[in-house]
Amino acid sequence: MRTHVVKILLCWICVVLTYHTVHGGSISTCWPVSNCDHGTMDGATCVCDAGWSGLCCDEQPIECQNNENSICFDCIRYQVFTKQSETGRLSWTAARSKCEELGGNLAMPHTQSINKDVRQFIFNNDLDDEVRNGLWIGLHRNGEGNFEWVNPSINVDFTHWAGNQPNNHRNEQHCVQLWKRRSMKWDDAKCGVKKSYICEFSYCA
Ligand SMILES: [Ca+2]
Repeated sequence: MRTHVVKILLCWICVVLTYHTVHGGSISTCWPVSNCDHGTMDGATCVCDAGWSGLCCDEQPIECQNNENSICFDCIRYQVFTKQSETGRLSWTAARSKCEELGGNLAMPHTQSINKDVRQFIFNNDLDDEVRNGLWIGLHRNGEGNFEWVNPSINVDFTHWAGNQPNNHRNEQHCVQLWKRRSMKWDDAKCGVKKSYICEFSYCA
């Protein structure tokens, strides 16, 4: 009987030590692995689905707070910077840098659904009143003259151009704005002009 107890004890220590080693010194692991309900097992690790975190991916999704300048959906928060804020009007390049500095990107409303929701948010919150001429988004002409998102791996297969746009007026309009005078439809504009802009930030773990 005593031998049995010793064997069981040794086995348990072995299991704990194995997990201790696998997880780099932490024995706070997802155990049993059947607890990995919001992820998929990769070896001994529970890899979380979008929006879940923790060793067993059982921690609640990180909430995103909607407010008068931000709207959240699909794990992305879109924040509108208008002339009301200190850094609210920048050239396209400076706006891109500002979004990156804040941990995000210039917004990429690359689907009909995202574009519709972002525009609707702007109108619902009267943010268009705080915009002088337009809002920069993360679309521009690349070196070959083709439109490209700031994340070039996202295809430009949806567009929402205003009538007669893009017209590349005087061959100097290489950046894209949501144009206030055309109910926030898209327009190519001169990159150096200071405008309001929209950043996007991922908020899921
Ligand atoms: Ca234009």
